[in-house]
Amino acid sequence: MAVRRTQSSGNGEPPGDLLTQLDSIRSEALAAVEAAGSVSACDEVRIRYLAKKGPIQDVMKLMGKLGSDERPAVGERANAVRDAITEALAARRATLAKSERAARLEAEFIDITLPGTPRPLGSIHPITRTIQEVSHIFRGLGFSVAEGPEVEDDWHNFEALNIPADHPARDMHDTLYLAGSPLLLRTHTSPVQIRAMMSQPPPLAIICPGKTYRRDQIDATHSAMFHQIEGLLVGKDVAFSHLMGVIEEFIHAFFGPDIPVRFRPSFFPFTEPSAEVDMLRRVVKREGDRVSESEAWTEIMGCGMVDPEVFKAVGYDPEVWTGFAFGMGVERLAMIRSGITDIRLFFENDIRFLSQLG
Ligand code: 2U9
Repeated sequence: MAVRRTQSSGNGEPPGDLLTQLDSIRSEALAAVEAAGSVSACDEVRIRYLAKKGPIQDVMKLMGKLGSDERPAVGERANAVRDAITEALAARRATLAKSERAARLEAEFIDITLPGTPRPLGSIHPITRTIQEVSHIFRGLGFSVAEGPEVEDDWHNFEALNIPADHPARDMHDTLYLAGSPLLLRTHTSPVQIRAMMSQPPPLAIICPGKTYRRDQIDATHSAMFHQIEGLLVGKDVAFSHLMGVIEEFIHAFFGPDIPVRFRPSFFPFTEPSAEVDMLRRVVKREGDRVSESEAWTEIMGCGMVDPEVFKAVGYDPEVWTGFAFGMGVERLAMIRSGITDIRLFFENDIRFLSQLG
């Protein structure tokens, strides 16, 4: 609004004119406040009407030309107008700030309603889990867990285990040798026990879980890489009956408490006598609607008393120390317990398979 700068007469501008001007500044400013549609528009109105160079100040400047009796009325009116505008602005600004905040919250709304986007947890691989379970059982029987290298030399993998040079296991057709090197991929975890005995005196009780490698044709029951858990206990007066007790204890803990177990004579170069261990399993067959139940002896592991030749190789006196050893395939354990019929499922990493057994 332009302030009419009416030239004051010598004896002073009639205050009535200035009062009228202040009143129209008020009504114009209050209309502008009412019309302001945003917080920033309110700020513009404030600058326009209340700043130092605004219309109220312009009127005030003219006051000097008034008589001293006329000034207070104009000053009071100017203050009242300023207060009215300030008050109206504050109220309008608060209302607009509130609705602007509400609009921003609405625009920035994020739906955090549960369950949200599923982030599926992984699970422990069934082979790892089987190793953990078996290790737990043997720890409870006083065994500790030992590990060793997967790349081995002929001595630790064969020679020390009394496996003769002409044994078929040593053949290029059965063992994976490293190209241009005398080293090989261990065919069993037995070299870990050899290393354990070389590095500590008897007595000892260890189990050795880990990967093993064979040059096998891969099918439903054979994999070129599979896992074994072998065990070894050495002490004074250790007898075959101790071996039988430990193995029965393990089978009952892993497969179930009432399962019948039998020992069948067998042969391994590193144990004498040797045995194969079977357990009696319920077999449920479904043929269409017909369900038949039968029992079958299933081979679960091999075992025996450590051959004195093995003790000699590692420097244990076979006249003083006796011991037993056993070995089992981890995939086979897991397959028997969970009814899996193809070993390749463990290594295809199909999430539908893994998540069922995790
Ligand atoms: C030392 C002395 C003896 C470990 C043994 C077996 C019998 C056995 C097989 C089971 C299925 C291998 O995974 S499998 O193919 N193992 O039958 N293993 S006794 O005997 C040892 C080990 C280390 C020093």
